[in-house]
Amino acid sequence: MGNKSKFGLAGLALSGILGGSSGPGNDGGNGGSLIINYRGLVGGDPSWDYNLSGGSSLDASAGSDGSFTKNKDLTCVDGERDPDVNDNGVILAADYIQISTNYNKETGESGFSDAKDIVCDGKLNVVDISRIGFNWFRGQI
Ligand SMILES: [Ca+2]
Ligand SMILES: [Ca+2]
Repeated sequence: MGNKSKFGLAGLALSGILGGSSGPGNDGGNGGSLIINYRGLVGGDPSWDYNLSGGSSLDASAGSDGSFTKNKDLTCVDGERDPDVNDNGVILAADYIQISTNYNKETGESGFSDAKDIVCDGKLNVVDISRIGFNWFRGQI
């Protein structure tokens, strides 16, 4: 297993609100864009507090709300992927079930996906499930 780092986002608080307008006839500013590109476990969305709302205006239009995007990188590193199969920030039974209900599926078959193939060999089997076991409760706060 290679060197794995974790960027802890539990309790993350970000604000992307652009300023409101207090002058007459001026629109509020637009909210920002938050894009998180990640490879491993980043913590569950419910623990995050972010506000990308558009700014208000005294007597004109409020700004547009911003956007939030999560992009999980499923590239194999040292032959493995992160075991958070369902991408909810914790390693629990739901991750195990994703593999067990598709046990012995191989690349190209219905039910197979790269996210489930933790040990990247094109098969869903006990080796992938063992990785969930080794990481059980990881990400739990
Ligand atoms: Ca999970
Ligand atoms: Ca596998």
